[in-house]
Amino acid sequence: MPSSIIDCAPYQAELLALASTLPTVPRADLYAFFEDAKRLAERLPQELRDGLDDFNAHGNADGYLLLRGLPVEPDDELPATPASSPAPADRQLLNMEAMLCVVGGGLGLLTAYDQGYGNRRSITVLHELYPTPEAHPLSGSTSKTQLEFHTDLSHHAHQPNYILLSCSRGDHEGKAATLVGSIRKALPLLSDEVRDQLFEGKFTLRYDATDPEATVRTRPLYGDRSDPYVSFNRSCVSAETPQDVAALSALSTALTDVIEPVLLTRGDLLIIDNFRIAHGRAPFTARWDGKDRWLHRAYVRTDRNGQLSGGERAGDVVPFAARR
Ligand SMILES: O=C(O)CCC(=O)C(=O)O
Ligand SMILES: [Fe+2]
Repeated sequence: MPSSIIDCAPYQAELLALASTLPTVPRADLYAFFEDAKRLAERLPQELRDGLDDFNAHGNADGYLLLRGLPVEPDDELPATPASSPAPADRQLLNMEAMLCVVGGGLGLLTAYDQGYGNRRSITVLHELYPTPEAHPLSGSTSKTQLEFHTDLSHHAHQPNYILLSCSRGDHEGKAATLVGSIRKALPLLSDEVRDQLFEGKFTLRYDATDPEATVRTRPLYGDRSDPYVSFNRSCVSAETPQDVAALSALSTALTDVIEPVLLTRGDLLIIDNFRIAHGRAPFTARWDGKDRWLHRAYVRTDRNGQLSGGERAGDVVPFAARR
């Protein structure tokens, strides 16, 4: 098995026993819930603990870590896939929410964000991802159309380090792959000139489709020249000079060349390094039958690249601050 996948099936009973000690109604007191989840992270099976610590310290070439075989409920014990959000405040804890928060607590601080444009979902740590018929074309609620490569919250000064997606239900036909493009794999495909341009050129990210003034300067590559971070958004980043336009296009092509589909199925938890991969999602067909694809999502901050300044707590809502 590649180092980016950990088979958790052997630990199901142990993980269920851990989850059973968490508050059964997480939204009754989210701060308390996240504190408990963080404590439990210390008691994860050693292989998982080591895998998370290693990924946190060094990342990997794929830019993600996938935990498979987590103890999801039998499908007929799960509620129907939601058709609206937020989740009811009194909803009982689901196993894949428990896994999301324990693993998230093991990586850093579970965090809610004000995105700075009318948040399409309520501002909460625990997001629900499910298809909706009238989805905004750039949102994760789409199904018929591909969700194009992007970095989550790249316009935010405190962009989260990790995106965690845990899966209670996969899509019916097994088509809704999460698409990942790793900069560690794409970088060798870029010439030195293109790399310099991506570090130093002028690129603009428009983060609110309804407001032409809502823009930030964005750097497609930044950080360590030999192992850079990537920030990419195929639908919303533009450049003006021919050199910048060509460099952006070369990055887009390179990320596509290394694309890897990760098909999430029930019991999977995908940890995306939001600094090292751009991600999207393949189109799929929703049936609106209460059994459509259902993911739980949370963002995690760490001390990388100015996300923290001290005194933060898991469960905090980070106010909007535009990236500079
Ligand atoms: O559904 C997925 O696999 C990814 C969704 C996503 O990238 C998003 O909502 O930002
Ligand atoms: Fe995303």
